[in-house]
Amino acid sequence: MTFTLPAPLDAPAGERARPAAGPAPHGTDLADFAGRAAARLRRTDPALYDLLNRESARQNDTLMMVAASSVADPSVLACGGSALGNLTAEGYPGGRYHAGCGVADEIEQLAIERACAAFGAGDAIVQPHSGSSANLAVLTALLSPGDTLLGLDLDCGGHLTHGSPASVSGRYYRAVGYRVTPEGLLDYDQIRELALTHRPKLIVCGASAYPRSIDFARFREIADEANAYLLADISHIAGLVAAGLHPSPIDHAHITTTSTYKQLYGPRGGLILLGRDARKAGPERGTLAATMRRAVFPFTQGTPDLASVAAKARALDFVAGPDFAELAKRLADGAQAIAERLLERGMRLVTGGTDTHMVLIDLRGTGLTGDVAEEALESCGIVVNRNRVPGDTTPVRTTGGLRLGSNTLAARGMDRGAATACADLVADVLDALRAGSGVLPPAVRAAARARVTELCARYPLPGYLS
Ligand code: DSN
Repeated sequence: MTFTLPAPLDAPAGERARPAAGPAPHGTDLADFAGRAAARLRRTDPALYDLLNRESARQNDTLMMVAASSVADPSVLACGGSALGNLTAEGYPGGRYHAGCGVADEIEQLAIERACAAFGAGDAIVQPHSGSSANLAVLTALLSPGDTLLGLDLDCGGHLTHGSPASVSGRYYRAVGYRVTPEGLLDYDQIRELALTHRPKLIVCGASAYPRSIDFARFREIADEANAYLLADISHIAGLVAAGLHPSPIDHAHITTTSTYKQLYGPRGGLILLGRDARKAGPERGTLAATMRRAVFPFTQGTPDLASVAAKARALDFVAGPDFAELAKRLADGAQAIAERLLERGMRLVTGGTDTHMVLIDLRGTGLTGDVAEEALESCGIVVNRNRVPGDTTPVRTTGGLRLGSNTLAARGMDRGAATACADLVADVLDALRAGSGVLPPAVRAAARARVTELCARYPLPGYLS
């Protein structure tokens, strides 16, 4: 079968009419449905209902400081519970391979327009199931098995999909890794040298554990010199980029990808964004944007999750709106405050601080490992993740570091003062753990747990409590 994908709709983002909200016919109003659906779940499956309630309570009463997470507005989650999830709709708006997709087309088009508006992008693909799926689509579209790609080494903060041998990206392609300096910083001269030596077809920039700004313009210069495509994976910093608090890669990278559940406060899912190169010729037929659309469907995915697409549309409307800048500023300030206080408390941080939402604690030489610290913090209601730090020889499940993030603290409305209080809690627990040679005294745990509960009550997750 030959797949002919639809041309993108003509009108530029923002110029198309928004569908008007109106009463739902036949008693199908979403809010009523959500209430009935939850009541039905409670009646028919109390065990599962109980587990879901427990998870909700856990999230409300813990300080989520995993840098790769955030909290979606309930209106985002409501999209996932809608009947849209029933729809099978292969293809793209205006060119589906199933009937019954008229409303879905409008929803997907809205998500595309909002993604373009949020990032100043020329085109967007909103169907990837995750950031990893988005990266996989890009890799498979631009590389043949055995081709070379250059990405940040996993041990230096790269992502699995940037060339790790544990993933398709490092197994099916010849992955060359660039590393960071002893201070933990990207070394653009080294990246250029590697690019000119290995002549990768694709250079990947972006990271999972790198707390400093990334110079996307410099990456593009290197990619152009090496005649390579440039992929910017901004999964961790997408909110800062959208808010203008981190330089944007949109017109520097050929392709930008992101997950939507981290700093975009959206659903599980991914996006592919294109800037000035969107309408340039792709590696085979059609434009680069058309190549990317084909790379998602039909090459690496089948039917999209339209409920997730709707949830992305909801989240992206918020990201493009006036209140998001304030949230993004708060998360950047919160991370700064955390870094400053941890340094004052004698902790060693990778790169000595942060430009983003992320703070990486180097535990090596403290007698603690990441796994022990993670577990002790969780027992106090502080949720972080163990992470390797540059030069770490500690096993991957043990690790010599901890990664912290401020996304959810910011969503709770925490200012610098509250973020500093969270940093003090982390430091109190780690200091006591160290003094106890890896055993946390129960009194310290109880005091920290009480303080966490107090902070969570004072800064509740917005919209989650009745
Ligand atoms: N990319 C992974 C991380 O940074 O932890 C999860 O999304």
